[in-house]
Amino acid sequence: MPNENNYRDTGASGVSRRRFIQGALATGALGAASPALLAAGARAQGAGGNAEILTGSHWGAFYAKVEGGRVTGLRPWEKDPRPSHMLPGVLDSIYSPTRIRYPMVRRAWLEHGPGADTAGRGKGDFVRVSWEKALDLVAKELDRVRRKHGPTSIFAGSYGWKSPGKLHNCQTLLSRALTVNGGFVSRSGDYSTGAAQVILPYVVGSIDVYEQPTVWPVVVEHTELLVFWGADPVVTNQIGWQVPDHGAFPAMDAVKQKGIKVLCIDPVRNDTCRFFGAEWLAPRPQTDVALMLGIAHTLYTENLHDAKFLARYTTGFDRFVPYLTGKSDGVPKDAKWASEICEIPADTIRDLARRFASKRTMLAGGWSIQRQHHGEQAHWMMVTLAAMLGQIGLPGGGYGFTYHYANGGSPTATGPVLPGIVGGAKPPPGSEWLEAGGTETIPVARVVEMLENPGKPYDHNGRRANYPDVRLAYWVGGNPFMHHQDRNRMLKAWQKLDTFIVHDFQWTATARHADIVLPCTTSYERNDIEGIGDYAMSHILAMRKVIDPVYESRNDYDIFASICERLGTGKAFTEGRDEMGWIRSFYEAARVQARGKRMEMPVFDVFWNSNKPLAFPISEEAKGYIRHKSFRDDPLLNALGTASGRIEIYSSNIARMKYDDCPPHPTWMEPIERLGGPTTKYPLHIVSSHPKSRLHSQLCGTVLRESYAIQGREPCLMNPEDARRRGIADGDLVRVFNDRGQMLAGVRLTDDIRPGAIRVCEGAWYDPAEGGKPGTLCRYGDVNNLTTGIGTSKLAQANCGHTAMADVEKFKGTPPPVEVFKAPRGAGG
Ligand code: PGD
Ligand code: PGD
Repeated sequence: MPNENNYRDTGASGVSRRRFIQGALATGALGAASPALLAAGARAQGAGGNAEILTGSHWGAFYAKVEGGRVTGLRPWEKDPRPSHMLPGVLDSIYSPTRIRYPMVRRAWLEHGPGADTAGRGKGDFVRVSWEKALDLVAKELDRVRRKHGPTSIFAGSYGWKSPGKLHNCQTLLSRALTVNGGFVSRSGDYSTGAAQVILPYVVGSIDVYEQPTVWPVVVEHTELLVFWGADPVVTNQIGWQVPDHGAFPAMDAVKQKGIKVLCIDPVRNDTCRFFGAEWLAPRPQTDVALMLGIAHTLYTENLHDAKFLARYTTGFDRFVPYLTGKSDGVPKDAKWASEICEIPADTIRDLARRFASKRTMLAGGWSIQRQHHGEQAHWMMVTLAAMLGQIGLPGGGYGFTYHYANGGSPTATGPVLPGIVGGAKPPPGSEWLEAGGTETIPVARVVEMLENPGKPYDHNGRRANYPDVRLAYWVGGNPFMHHQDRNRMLKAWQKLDTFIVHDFQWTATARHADIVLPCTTSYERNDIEGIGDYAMSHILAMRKVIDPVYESRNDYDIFASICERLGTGKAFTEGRDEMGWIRSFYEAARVQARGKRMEMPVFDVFWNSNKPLAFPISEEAKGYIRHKSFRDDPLLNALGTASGRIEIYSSNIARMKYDDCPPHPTWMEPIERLGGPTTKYPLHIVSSHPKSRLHSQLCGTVLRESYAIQGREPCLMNPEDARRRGIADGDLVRVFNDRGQMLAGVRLTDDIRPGAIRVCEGAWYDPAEGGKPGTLCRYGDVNNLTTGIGTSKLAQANCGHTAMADVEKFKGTPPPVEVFKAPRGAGG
């Protein structure tokens, strides 16, 4: 096969090693001087000259065309079934005006030292320094803070979506550098599934939210009713944590072609709903648990629930029923009760129960519904609903929590798992502190509370701990001045730091609030290796360097190696390996694993020079994978990882924690504010979905913005009914505000959003009218000026990015110009 790599699973396909070697020789894969391979190699060679080089990104694999040492175009990899429309933004990100060119230090910090004028952060007064000076400053400051205040005074939890690549994984590199130099405060969990990933182990015995659901081919064959519940897979499957395979797209085409009934439960008629021409139900945001309870009540009272399944595979249903029927609290959670909360008519709720029970129903749950106050309850209740339907473990039924993420549901290939750089490098001799466990961990979204309350106790998942007293924060590969909620509270808390160090290649708001900013390379300016398909694991991709580093940027790896060198730990950090040495070692480790599976991968140099990804076969078994089938087949032998080995509708472990905000069975709990809520002050709920033309804030500083910005600002979807009452027209500039903050946005009127809700996507760059001043107007439209920073509950302490009520008014006067897409003063751009 001329376009495939020469690779076979000798076990599954029956192709013998001998035949593999013959095939490989025929195409040159084992090093024979095949003209075809040499030609490909030659085209790939010329970083710095002219070439077309295959590499990869969060948006997919692509060929980068290089002319005169500059990238001039990107062409999707020919095997990508649905290339992302964002590739022009990827190209622009390399050369955009927001590119960080040189090491920069905030003037007050440089002149007066750590802790100087911390309220001046965000004012953009930077001084350019040499790399030598910048690295000396960082090394000296890390050393000072650690010696004076100990390892728990350095926060390097550094959450964020960075770039793919097994070596240049900047967050792991940061952990590694700080581990070999004495420890640091880390974080647990993430912003995506923070609530669900903590509660689900109590419910189904694993985090579930990142695991393979029943695969798409089975869904296409067996599912009769596909319910996207707070999920928009057409938008969010464009990206992957690794390099995406985009396998969900042909699968969704097949669902559509077959005419499978699709239902979207979402305050927005999103792209997925429009793609399928699906039925749309638009509940009030944050009321999904009530809606699910209403459905469950009908199932129970009409005897449509699967009592046999519940008896054999679950525990605690008997303790949940009195709550459902109202026996325990006098409030039956019937369709009428639910309807008053979620505003879906009671008849529709009853009808949903009957339809779910009579069809092979797949509940495809997204994650927005758990990024809310009491978010733990949503996925617990969805599992409970699926358990009552009794279809878990059957083909095309049950629930799946990754159909919208990184192309979950794409059948998994049988290749090896590619290893990568690890955080905990070998400690240098004398580092006994490592054994003493010098490192602390906080729940990721509690970073602001941590800064506000050094030494104070907090609860988390059954444990009580004290917040460390942090003096220095180090961030790489993330943008907390976008991703964290309640920006103004955060701004004040950040002023408590003596020092804030950031590496990025873009002048994000985070970089603008740093004391020391170090310019790093993009993935396209360094060599790396990565898998294609988080779930499909279909290929190994050589991410070859396309061009030389732009301006003075350096690889995070080299930056950390230089810092460690200054601190006397250079060898512990690098283990004596350079970039290609590491990449080769990862590949070789995968090759050994592959041999264990009776597969032979080409030697590294052949793979690296081929300019082609290495493909792995997909077994028939993988194409028929059904989540929880083995548990259903034999619940004793294949018991779940819960305390009882079954699905837990009541959790004794959670009961023992006695948390007032996380009861031991799924429960409707009023969020602090919601549309139609009893104590809510502002009238409009803000949905902060993930953006179609960005990955969070990545690519916000590029040409793609021109395709969606309104009057140069982030768009705000609004129902015409809400707009009319406020005298707002399509295309108007508006101020969106609440007690937490205010921002500008451009209005797009549409019936695709329900009345009472507006939508401003997460990821817009924070652009304060007065840098450093809490409460100031954000000129571009960072929605986290308005969201709440509280935790979901004591259990998960996750973020509540989708909890925010606000109001909107037409902006009067002269709008302040947007400044955040230009480099700060003196930064050369
Ligand atoms: P990104 O924009 O991906 O956002 O927040 P996250 O911080 O992950 O930021 C990544 C940063 O890393 C970018 O600035 C990029 O330039 C930089 N970077 C990329 N590659 C490299 C590299 O190799 N080296 C270095 N040093 N830097 C690099 C996302 C977070 O936002 C997430 S995951 C979620 S799910 C949350 N979602 C919501 C939400 O739904 N609603 C609200 N209101 N808020 C949210 N915030 C969260
Ligand atoms: P969201 O966009 O937050 O996505 O996946 P996640 O499922 O969390 O929300 C999905 C849908 O939920 C939206 O259509 C929204 O209207 C709806 N929704 C919001 N609130 C409610 C509610 O209260 N009830 C109901 N029923 N629906 C609601 C995000 C995932 O996407 C994550 S975590 C990451 S890290 C990635 N981020 C991006 C990205 O930034 N950009 C793109 N293009 N793709 C991504 N994929 C991943």
